[in-house]
Amino acid sequence: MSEQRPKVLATRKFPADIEARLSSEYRATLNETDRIYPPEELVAAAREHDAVMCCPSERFSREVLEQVAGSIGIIATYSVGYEHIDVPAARDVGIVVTYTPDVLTDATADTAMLFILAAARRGAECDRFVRSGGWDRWHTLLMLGTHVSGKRLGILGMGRIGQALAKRARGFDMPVHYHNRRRLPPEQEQGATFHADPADLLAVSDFLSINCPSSPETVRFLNAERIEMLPEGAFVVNTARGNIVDDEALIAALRSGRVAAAGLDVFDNEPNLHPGYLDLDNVFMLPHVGSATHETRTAMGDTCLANLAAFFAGRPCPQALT
Ligand code: 8YV
Repeated sequence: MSEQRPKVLATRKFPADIEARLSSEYRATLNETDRIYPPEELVAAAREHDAVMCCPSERFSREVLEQVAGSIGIIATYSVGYEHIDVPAARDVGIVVTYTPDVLTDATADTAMLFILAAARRGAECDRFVRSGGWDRWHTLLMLGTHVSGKRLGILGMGRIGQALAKRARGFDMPVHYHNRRRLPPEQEQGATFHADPADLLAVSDFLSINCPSSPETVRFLNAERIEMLPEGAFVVNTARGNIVDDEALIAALRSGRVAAAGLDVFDNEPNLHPGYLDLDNVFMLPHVGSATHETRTAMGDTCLANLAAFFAGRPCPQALT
């Protein structure tokens, strides 16, 4: 009887309770060491299974999808971002793709707010200063930062996370502006000002928060030319994807003070980020942990499991992209 259970390949290590459920509900192949599958091994392993639960570390291009199509019926990605999967190609070859929206919204918006505050109040620099032993006396001009209240927050990408950040920012009395592919209805806009042209958003962004997905339209969006459109001494926050920022341009602007400070959770080619960031005091950096809370990681696993269960029961998957 147990041999009837579908075979699921878990490409990365997941929370213990999620792995326990995978093993009890399926014939699961877990990844004890969390080794990243080289592309050709990923294809070979996927072909031995009925389903894959993966992360953005695994790329499912059209070529890969065509090779695994006869075997796997579903890819459940443990992420809200899905730029690592060619979704139209998956649709063409009949593979269902599911993702984990909603459950990461609060944790990621909290991280964006943390960055706004940390960048404004020189969080990383102050921490290093205290640890260095260089703090010999308190004085009235010590590590002065910038008030966030009353400063305009520009949100690039007003999806779930952008809207959750706007809610937080309103609590800090920051007027919210945004650019999105389409204008939101008033009940979602909640008084935020829409800019159809991203250049108009940049011009009013004392703080710019990047919350859009990575796509051919957004890759290297924040380049030298667009940085020049920001107010002098603006702050930049990125919790979306590293490749939306042109690193050389942002590093130059942080060096010159054209951009006062930045908060970055994601990096192009992470974890091998541009070394130019490392010696800058005005960057507060995190190792892509925007959604890394116990609660969210478990909820992401629950979402993947619910989608796998629906798929194998012949029901529509609740978070299907295809
Ligand atoms: C996740 C993310 O931590 O969900 C996403 O798209 O970028 C992150 O918040 C990570 O990708 C989990 O697989």
